[in-house]
Amino acid sequence: TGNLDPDTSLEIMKVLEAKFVKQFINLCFEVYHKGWHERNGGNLSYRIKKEEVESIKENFTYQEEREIGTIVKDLSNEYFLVTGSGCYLMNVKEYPEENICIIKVNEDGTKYQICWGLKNGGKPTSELPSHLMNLEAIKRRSINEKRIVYHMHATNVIALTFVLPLNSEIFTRELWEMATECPVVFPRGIGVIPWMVPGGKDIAIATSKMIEKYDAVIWAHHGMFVTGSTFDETFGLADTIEKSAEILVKVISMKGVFSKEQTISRENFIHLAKDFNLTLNEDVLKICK
Ligand code: 2HA
Ligand code: ZN
Repeated sequence: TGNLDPDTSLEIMKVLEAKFVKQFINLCFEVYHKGWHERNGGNLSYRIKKEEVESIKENFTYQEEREIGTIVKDLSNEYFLVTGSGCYLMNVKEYPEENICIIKVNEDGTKYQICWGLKNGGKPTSELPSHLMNLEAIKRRSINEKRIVYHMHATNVIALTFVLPLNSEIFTRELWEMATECPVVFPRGIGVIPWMVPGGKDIAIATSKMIEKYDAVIWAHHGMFVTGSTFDETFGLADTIEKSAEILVKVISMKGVFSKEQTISRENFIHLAKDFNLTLNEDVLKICK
């Protein structure tokens, strides 16, 4: 593929030729077709290995430093491939350089620089604090060298968060019961956190604490975060959990359970509107719980 760097005899290649980049792009394409990524929903990140950085860094041009919005000291000076904020996963395969980017975290873990991608401008995923804090938590735990964090809006998982108690043990038990392979695929279980405003440090802290203990973390009324050491394994985990959630939804439907245990409250909507600078329909807000 690429040329040899005369100083290091390392193979130099274009970013899009690197295997991890191809696999990252493929995952975006596959999961879009699962129906988990309406509009710009969901995001993906990968903590790039040192030798992988070496093989492509000739292509990097460093932009200005920007705030991450949290501190990830243990990821100091590391590089990440991430999806772009507002980007549709559907478009990543056709236009990767416009929809994904490589970033470098600074020395003290508070800022990042874009060094490749997002060539029409833009920023890394709005969930960057959660991605980086999860990757940091996994790195600290150093189990299986997990380097991938994936967030999706898995339909049936979300549906269950309106009906089941938001309790990690109960969720795990219910999903384990739905398919024999489930306890094998996610033995550590699934953590569940109640509804929170997305995109910030608080939800990142809550999620990264859970990801140390569980294989996946569900965000009530929003979606799920999973981690993995390969792109296949990461996708497979999300797919397995969502499939068991689909079975559970069918089982509950047949049993006639209709009432919601919890939902996003009016107070939550008002909080969201404030943080995201939205004007929400007052008539709708009025009839919220
Ligand atoms: O739009 O999924 O959680 C990206 C998201 C935010
Ligand atoms: Zn989301």
